[in-house]
Amino acid sequence: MKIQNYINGNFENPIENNWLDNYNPSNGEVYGLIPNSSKEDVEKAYESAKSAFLEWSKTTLEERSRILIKISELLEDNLQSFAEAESKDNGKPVSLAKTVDIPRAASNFRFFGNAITQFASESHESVGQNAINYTLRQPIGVVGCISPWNLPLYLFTWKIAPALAAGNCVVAKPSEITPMTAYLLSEICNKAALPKGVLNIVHGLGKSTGQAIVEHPEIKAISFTGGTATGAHIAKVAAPMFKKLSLELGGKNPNIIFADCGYDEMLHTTVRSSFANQGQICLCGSRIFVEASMYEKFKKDFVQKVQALKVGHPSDENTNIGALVSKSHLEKVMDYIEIGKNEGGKILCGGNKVTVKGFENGYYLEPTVMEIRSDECRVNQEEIFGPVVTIMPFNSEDEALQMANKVKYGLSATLWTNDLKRTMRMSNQLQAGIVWVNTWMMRDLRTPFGGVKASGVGREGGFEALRFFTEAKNVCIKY
Ligand code: TXE
Repeated sequence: MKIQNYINGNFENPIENNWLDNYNPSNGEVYGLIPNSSKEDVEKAYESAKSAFLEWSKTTLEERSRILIKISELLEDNLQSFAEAESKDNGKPVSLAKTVDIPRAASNFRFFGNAITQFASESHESVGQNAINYTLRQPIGVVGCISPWNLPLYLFTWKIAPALAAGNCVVAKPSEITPMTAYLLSEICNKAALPKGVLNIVHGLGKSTGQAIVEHPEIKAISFTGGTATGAHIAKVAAPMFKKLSLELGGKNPNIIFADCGYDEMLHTTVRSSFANQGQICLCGSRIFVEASMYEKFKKDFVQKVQALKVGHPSDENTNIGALVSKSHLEKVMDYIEIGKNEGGKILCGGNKVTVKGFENGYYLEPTVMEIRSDECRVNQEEIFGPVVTIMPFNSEDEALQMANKVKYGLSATLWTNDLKRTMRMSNQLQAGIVWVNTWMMRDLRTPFGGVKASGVGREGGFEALRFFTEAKNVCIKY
């Protein structure tokens, strides 16, 4: 299976004819090739986007909306094949791709297809000065979207849909580790009659293809989701060109559990917030802090539930935990388990690779719970991004807050309590872009999404995304 670039509505081989292997994490085998695109491929994609811009930026909002909603419907019609492709590329259970990833990708197009028709400009009357101001929201031009491997189509479309809705043309690069659904999406874009050149997808490595997008002087905005180190690098490259940047980076999110919470729901959701998608979600609550009075009970019940999770082949309907995305990522996560042990961590369950019968070379790992008494050790400070959580007791609200905030990241935080005043106090003080109380990863697409500190810059979601993908121009008329 050969994936091709999508440029000006056509499927093309990379100009230099260089290719990369594409692995299936569930069995460790190469099952396809993807373009290892060069700067010239990115240039070609840019030229195609530039040519399409004049017309696309002038299409009516209703027309843009109609096409985006058509893409959404076609994604829904192809749910099963997209879910299977996502799972084969990423290792996640097909059931998860079918209920989360692909429906959400469809929602992204539907949501922004609708949102653009409601995205109103502002006006301000300068009373006493005989003047009126109005603010135009103009598309930027050609924008770059770069996405990661953990939620491939979900995050790819989270960027592309608002960028297109706002009237931009796009040069996009999915992760080289999980390119398949972006490729399938390009076929759907043609079926939905998205005009040629409006969306261009170039596949390839971050350090070459991705870098060429960021370095391109005429690509004026970059929306990026990925690792914090990559985000910092992109910011450095983009700064001299004054590019607009939206960076959604890593997380090391606290899950703070008070004894007055709704216990059963907390327990059920905490298993999910720890291990959904093999723990490879930037929002996973990887540091679990539990009020000391119920720590031992929680520990026993949580470990019991985690041990009941089934690690297995992604297409098995009973599988809770599929394969990790790559061999090198599996090794990285295993290294962290060793680091944690050396730092005094005690493995309460998991910690080992799993061999799945018939798929012995797949990248499987047991869900791992580590008890550790220091919030400052590396496993409590660095993003592991796998099925590994730490648990620790706390004695007071202040102590919990201090530990929660004492990391370089600040993406999300989860709080379990039925005390309203505590909820308000802590939500105000948690250093995070998103706080969930008595739930996790409940997303209303109208709400802002993004992090503080090393978790990134800017917000996406709802009108925030449409603001990012437009330039505001104020016009002041004296009358
Ligand atoms: O991400 P990268 P990696 C975290 C997680 C993970 C770590 C590294 O901790 O272990 O990051 O993962 C492209 N110019 N997250 O190495 O490299 C790359 O091709 C332009 C958190 O896979 O950041 C891919 O498309 N682009 C995260 C995308 O950036 C570049 C999700 C992300 O890859 C580039 C994923 C460059 N110089 C990993 N270098 C989250 N926030 O959800 C790479 N890329």
